[in-house]
Formats: sequence, C-alpha cells, structure tokens
Amino acid sequence: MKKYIKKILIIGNHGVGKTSLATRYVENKFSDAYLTTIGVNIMKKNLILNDNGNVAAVALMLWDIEGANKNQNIPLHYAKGCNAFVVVMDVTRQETLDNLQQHLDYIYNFNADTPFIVALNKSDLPSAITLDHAALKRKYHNCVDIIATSAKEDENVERLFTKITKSTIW
Ligand SMILES: Nc1nc2c(ncn2[C@@H]2O[C@H](COP(=O)(O)OP(=O)(O)OP(=O)(O)O)[C@@H](O)[C@H]2O)c(=O)[nH]1
Ligand SMILES: [Mg+2]
Repeated sequence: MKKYIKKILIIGNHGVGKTSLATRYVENKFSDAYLTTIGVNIMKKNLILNDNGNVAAVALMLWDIEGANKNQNIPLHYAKGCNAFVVVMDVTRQETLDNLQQHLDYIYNFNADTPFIVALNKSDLPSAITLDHAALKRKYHNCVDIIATSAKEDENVERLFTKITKSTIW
C-alpha cells in the first residue's frame, strides 16, 4: 500500500465552523460553545483511502487556521507545503460568502493549481446565501467540489475531507 503525508489548510471567516469541522472529523465531537482559534491548531488523522481498487494510507495534517474576516490577512507561510485547502462558509451569514474571493485569492497567491473544496457549513440552519456552483467550478479548475456540511449534525463531514484528500492523490 502506498503511503502519503498530506497537509490541508482550513480557511474562512471567523466563526464559520473551521474548528468544529476538524474536531468532528478527527474526534467525532461537537460543542455549541465558541472558542475562537488564535494562530493555528494542527490536528492529525490517519486514514485509508480506496478508489477503484487503489488503496492509500494517508497521514493527514489538518491546519485549522484562525479566521480572517474582510481585509484581514492570513500569513502566506502557513500554507508552506500545503497539498489542498478547505474553504468554509457559514450559510447563515452572507458576509462569509462575500469574503470568498479573498480566501480564493489566498490560495491563488500560494499556488493557483492547489485543489480546494468549499464547505457551506451549518446546513442544519436555514440558509441565507446563494452561490452559483457551476460558475465557481468554471472559473476555478482547482475547485474540487462545493458541499453542504453540518459539523453539528455530522452531515457530509467525512465526505468533505475524504474528497479533498483523494484529490491530492488520484
Ligand atoms: N448550528 C451549527 N453551529 C455550528 C456548526 N459548526 C460550528 N457551529 C458553531 O459556530 C460557532 C463557531 O464555530 P468554530 O468552529 O469555533 O468556528 P471557527 O471557524 O473555527 O472560528 P474562528 O476560530 O474564530 O475562526 C460555534 O459556536 C459552533 O458551535 C454547524 O454545523 N451547525
Ligand atoms: Mg477556529
């Protein structure tokens, strides 16, 4: 079995659920309390991936970065050696989507070919945003998918991280 080490950065505005998605995926836990991340929190998970008869063992490093609202910049060196990105939006707050371009620019400035996946998080709550999925995929060849997730109700969290990790291998 082939073995890989992969680094994935989780980016997005404050409070969109970056830490909650990573914690749900790695520890299968969720808390309603909001403890903002300062700097970066690194979580690790070992996984076995299957794809059409191919099998891979992945040591995944999830870099859960502090939020960046409008005009706040995340240091580019956090992305050093990064294989993929998860960009998280909060479907209850339009401003988190208004800021999508800023997060995509961050990826572009790092490397325009690095794959990313968009999580439309808090899908357990009523959505207040509209996003043209097809237009985003047309504009960015490195957009792997756009997935509605809920860290709270454990909806699509595994699918989100599995899909973006697979895109770094096959
Ligand atoms: N209803 C609901 N609440 C969520 C979900 N995910 C996160 N939350 C809540 O949203 C708040 C912020 O979640 P965090 O995971 O801390 O957000 P973050 O993006 O890491 O925030 P920063 O570290 O400040 O950038 C917390 O109160 C969470 O409980 C979800 O899927 N559904
Ligand atoms: Mg956080």
